Amino acid sequence: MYDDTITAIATPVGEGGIGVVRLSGPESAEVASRMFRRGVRLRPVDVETLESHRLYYGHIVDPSDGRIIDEVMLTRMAAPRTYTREDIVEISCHGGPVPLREVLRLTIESGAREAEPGEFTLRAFLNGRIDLSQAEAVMAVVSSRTSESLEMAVNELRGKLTGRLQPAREALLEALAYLDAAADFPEDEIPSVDVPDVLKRSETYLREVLASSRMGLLYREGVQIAIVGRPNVGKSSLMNTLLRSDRAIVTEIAGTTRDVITETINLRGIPATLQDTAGIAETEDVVERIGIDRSRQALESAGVAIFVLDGSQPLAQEDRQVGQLLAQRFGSAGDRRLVIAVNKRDLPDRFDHAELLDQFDETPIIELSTVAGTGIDQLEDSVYECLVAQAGEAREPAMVTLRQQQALSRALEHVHAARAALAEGVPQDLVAVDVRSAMLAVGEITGEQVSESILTEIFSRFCIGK
Ligand SMILES: Nc1nc2c(ncn2[C@@H]2O[C@H](COP(=O)(O)OP(=O)(O)OP(=O)(O)O)[C@@H](O)[C@H]2O)c(=O)[nH]1
Ligand SMILES: [Mg+2]
Repeated sequence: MYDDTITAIATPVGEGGIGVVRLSGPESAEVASRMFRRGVRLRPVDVETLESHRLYYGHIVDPSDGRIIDEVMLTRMAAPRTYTREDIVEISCHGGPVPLREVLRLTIESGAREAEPGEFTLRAFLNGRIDLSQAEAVMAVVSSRTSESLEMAVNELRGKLTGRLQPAREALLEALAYLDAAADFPEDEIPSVDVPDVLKRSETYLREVLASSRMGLLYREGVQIAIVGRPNVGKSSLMNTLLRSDRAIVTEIAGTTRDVITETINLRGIPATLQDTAGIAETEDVVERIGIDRSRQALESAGVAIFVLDGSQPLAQEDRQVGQLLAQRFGSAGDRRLVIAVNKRDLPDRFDHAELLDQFDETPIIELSTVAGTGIDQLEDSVYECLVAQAGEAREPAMVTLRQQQALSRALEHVHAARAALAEGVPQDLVAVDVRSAMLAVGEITGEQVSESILTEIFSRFCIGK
């Protein structure tokens, strides 16, 4: 993510019905707050507190002298559900060039920087919201211009991945140099290298990068999280707490939720789609039963499930039933797709679920209370850790293309084959063939296929405000 906030007129120059000035970056709301006023009294507003993705009517004033510039509609869009995945503010003005330029000037004077051509889309791309082919599709609609800052951003993007692959490249090169030399010279004339060990190292490095790219994918595509449990344990309350809004209906009546309710949150940077489901129980009620079927379906597509239990109640038959369902799907050893949440910890403890929890001895258990607001951070951490573990313990996500990911997998296959061949005593010059193929595959990732020139060309064709 970038730490500066960019601004531009996002609509064509000239007279039109409306024209839009768009801000993107962490200070979008702050910049807009300096000039946006509401009501007849032109009250100042903290734009940060306005509801996301809603239109607000008001005026833009010049903060230096209070002069009204235009009557506008303002929308704040909170990250990550925005064009750039950053915080965005859009100000829709009357569509003449004068008000638009005035508003643009005020945003710059209030701390935003004028955007380079294509910079909004470049950010959307670099923040992982769109891939290159989508960016190219957007590009097709707009016209051409170049920029240097774009090239710098692209350099950074490529340089990072190249840097990460460097240790693997060096190890492969070391192995290859030895294998080639050993084919030409007697063994005692060249410095000895522990080839199996060097290859093993390169494999480890490559695996790390592959894991990072899976993480990257997670940031790009997001994940579905199903909240499941028997009726009345507090699933909808948990949903609302995680959303920080009263989205789902909560009552003390068992069977309140009858359909799957879906909303997306930003979970430590990962777009996570939460699914509040109907409590699973035996029931005669037709609607409730359909809801329960949908709960099961939600589980099918979930990347992570949160199993909610009620810590203020003894274990119920229905808890066991849900437990069985989850054990079938997520119960295998090392499966990191389940988190158990013991809710209502603000009430007296009547938790006696040992028998149930025995089935899930590797599953993290988080104690929380949606009423007191305790344990929520821990739950989010725990879910996040599950996702990281699924991706393969990557420390930092890497934004790689599918093509790059495939090249990475191929490199790994070749290293693997080389190691197996060595272990079987295959002649070294044949082993060298696989090592060389691995080198080539790594070269494809860092190499010229996705060269700066291609990226620069793509984004430089956008016009300002795109
Ligand atoms: N004391 C206390 N009560 C809670 C807590 N969480 C939820 N409740 C209460 O438990 C009741 C049920 O909460 P819901 O969130 O509707 O439960 P649910 O699991 O969605 O229930 P169904 O939709 O019927 O399956 C409500 O009366 C909530 O106010 C908590 O942490 N502490
Ligand atoms: Mg509910």
